[in-house]
Amino acid sequence: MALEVCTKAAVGVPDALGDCPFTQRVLLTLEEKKVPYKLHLIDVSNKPQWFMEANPEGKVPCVKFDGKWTPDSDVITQILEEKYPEPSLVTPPEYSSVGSNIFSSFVKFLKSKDASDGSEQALVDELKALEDHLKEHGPYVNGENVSAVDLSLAPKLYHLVVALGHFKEWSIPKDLTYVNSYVELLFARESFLKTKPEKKEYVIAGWAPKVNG
Ligand SMILES: N[C@@H](CCC(=O)N[C@@H](CS)C(=O)NCC(=O)O)C(=O)O
Repeated sequence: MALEVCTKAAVGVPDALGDCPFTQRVLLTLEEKKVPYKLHLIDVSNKPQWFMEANPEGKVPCVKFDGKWTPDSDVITQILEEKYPEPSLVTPPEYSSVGSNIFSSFVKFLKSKDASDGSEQALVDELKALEDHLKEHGPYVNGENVSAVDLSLAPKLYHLVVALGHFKEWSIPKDLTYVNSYVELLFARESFLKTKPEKKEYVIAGWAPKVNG
């Protein structure tokens, strides 16, 4: 039976898959494990009553396991690994925090209005740390096979590329060749192509109030 998954609908387009990176992480995990699923697109600016009753915190992603709605991508992906162990997506603990500061550094830089506040350099430093890791252990964080940490990073890197490209005309430095190849590899995976926001504009529309606000 297909697992039911609540996902974010695109901003202003309630019948299109939207731009939540945490939801895409869950969908990537389902695709990689070939678990059938059924989407409920949630307009987060006008959440349906049934969704709020099932999931009072009101956040997506949210997945129904054995009749109970469960939120939070960390919890959901852990349950998916336990319920559907093949193929294993377990990242060895020593690599599980690789790249974990990239998303917050990206958001800080994206929202920054002060070019001298160090937020760009802080992001570059995080990307350089990823570069060093991939150079030694790549092409994925754990070597030849994709694992959970890559599926968490992929949607966040997609937001980084799209939003910084649009709002700051910024791209990942060319000399970070391993990071650039990693991004290409992730974005070309079949699972990624099937689960990414239908249009780049949805990512831009999702960030616009936070950038302009
Ligand atoms: N820590 C959560 C974060 C989930 C999250 O922030 N989801 C956002 C969409 S990307 C959301 O539901 N926003 C709607 C709201 O907060 O009302 C996870 O990993 O699942």
